[in-house]
Amino acid sequence: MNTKLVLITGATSGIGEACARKFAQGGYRLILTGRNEQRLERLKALLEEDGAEVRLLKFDVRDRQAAKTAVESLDGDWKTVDVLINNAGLALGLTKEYEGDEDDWETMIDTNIKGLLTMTRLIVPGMVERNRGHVINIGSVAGDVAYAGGNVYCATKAAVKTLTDGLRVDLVDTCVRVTNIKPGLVETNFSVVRFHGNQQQAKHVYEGIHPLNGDDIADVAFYAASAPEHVQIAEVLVLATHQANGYTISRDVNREEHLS
Ligand code: NDP
Ligand code: 8X3
Repeated sequence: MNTKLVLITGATSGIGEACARKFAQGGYRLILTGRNEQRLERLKALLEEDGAEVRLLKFDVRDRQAAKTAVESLDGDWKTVDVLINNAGLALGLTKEYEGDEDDWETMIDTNIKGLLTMTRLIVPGMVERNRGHVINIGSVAGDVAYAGGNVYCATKAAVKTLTDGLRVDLVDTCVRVTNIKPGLVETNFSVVRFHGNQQQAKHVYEGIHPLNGDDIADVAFYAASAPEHVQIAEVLVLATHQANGYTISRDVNREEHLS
């Protein structure tokens, strides 16, 4: 039995939750982090029913001190994280840059960039000490090229790409591996959050295209983590079949029935 340990941020929904299920099935012990205690507890109970060992840490990745306190509360072999999945993140709004909401900008930057850095700073030194480990950052196709209204969100995911590349450079003389997974359209709670709870607007995002789901991305993360030690999956762009990049999407409502 594989007793490796994975720490997943933003495990309460979407891609993070799917990663939790996938890594649990793969025999990992799990540290699941998030803000919503109820959702964390529910997921823990489900995974434990199937025999997984789970610890929960409740904190907001924007709160550096809370993150530090939470990570420092881990004891014994719960300290030795083998795989860190920096997944917690969000987009807020889809408006022109010069009309954007400054609070939304701050939330995206603090979560997607600074939150990821906080977790990297807390977990990676232990990996270096043990000379083993794997950091999997959830970037985005949005980080490759900006799309209309994406501006700040796209910039945060471009930062994730650069930070992932920089970390890989800084770790090149260690056995710690670093991966950037860049999904395209994944149907999760992402668009509901982006449109501040407007379900109708969120639904439009996935109309006429068979989008990815959280499990599709979890499969890629698990594949990267399972590759032989000498293989470093540096970057993976994962798109729906009818999406070519962040802004080229072929929508056809009749096509749906052929794809499901
Ligand atoms: P969801 O909204 O379904 O999940 C986002 C997760 O991040 C939730 O668990 C959420 O928790 C958590 N989170 C957000 N802000 C914070 C915070 N400040 N502190 C702790 N946790 C936080 O969306 P996805 O699963 O789709 O998104 C996961 C990642 O994937 C994000 O980084 C996103 O940018 C990226 N991504 C998503 C794509 C998509 O199309 N869906 C495509 C490409 C990348 P809470 O419920 O408490 O807010
Ligand atoms: C999420 C994918 O294309 O909606 O990063 O920005 S997209």
